[in-house]
Amino acid sequence: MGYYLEPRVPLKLWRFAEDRRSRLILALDFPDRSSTGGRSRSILDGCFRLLDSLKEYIVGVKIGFPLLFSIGVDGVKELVEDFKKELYLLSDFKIGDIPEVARYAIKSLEDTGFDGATVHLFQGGLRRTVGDSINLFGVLMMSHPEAVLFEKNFKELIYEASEARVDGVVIGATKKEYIQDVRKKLPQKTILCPGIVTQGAEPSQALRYGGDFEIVGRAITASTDPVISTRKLLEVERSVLQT
Ligand code: BMP
Repeated sequence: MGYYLEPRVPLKLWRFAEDRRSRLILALDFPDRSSTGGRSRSILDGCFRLLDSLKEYIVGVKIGFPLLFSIGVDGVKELVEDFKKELYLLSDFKIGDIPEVARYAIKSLEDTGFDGATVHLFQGGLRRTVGDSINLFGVLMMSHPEAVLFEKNFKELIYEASEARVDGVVIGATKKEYIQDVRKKLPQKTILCPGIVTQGAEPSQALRYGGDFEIVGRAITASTDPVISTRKLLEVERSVLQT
């Protein structure tokens, strides 16, 4: 198995970004369950409908534990299979384990068809875990206020991100000064920023400070009109990208 040796640009993500003039990744944690009675098949059908209605505006979709436990592994595989050609598929399980187990998890996500995976940087040993083709994104600074250990260890985490061959990093959009700092220190890495609207960061704020992509969940999934909400976010992003 030819594990890759150097960080790479997540090309598929950037290609969609250019084609669609969008930097939006949907966090599909809590799709609308109100009309589904909580049945996993109905929730999955709702995900298909939502992604079909949004796929021309977003570049990717992020899937983590909330959706996995709503629709199961087979449901996730169906979504990945169906949208692989049209969306960047980012798994978000923030892997943190001994290298043998982390490597197994990353390989399994790659085999499922995911294009990217989030990993913790604290664990060490990431050089032994990278897969053949999947992009890795190291969690460098989390968006919630209690993420103080990330702040205390920020310099070390930046160093680990540069050494560990991750292709990108995750930095909360709510922590704009950290985005600015990392943009300078890790100019080659793709920066993903969650925390828009519901957690307090303004739309496009992360892009203005040097972030590359904005991850948005509930501001879209809990909206009464997800398409309109997505288009509004995109409009603001485009106005920033043009300047
Ligand atoms: P929302 O827009 O609904 O707040 O969702 C944000 C998404 O980004 C969630 O899926 C969450 O797990 C993820 N996320 C985050 O909010 N902050 C981080 O620091 C890292 C994350 O992955």
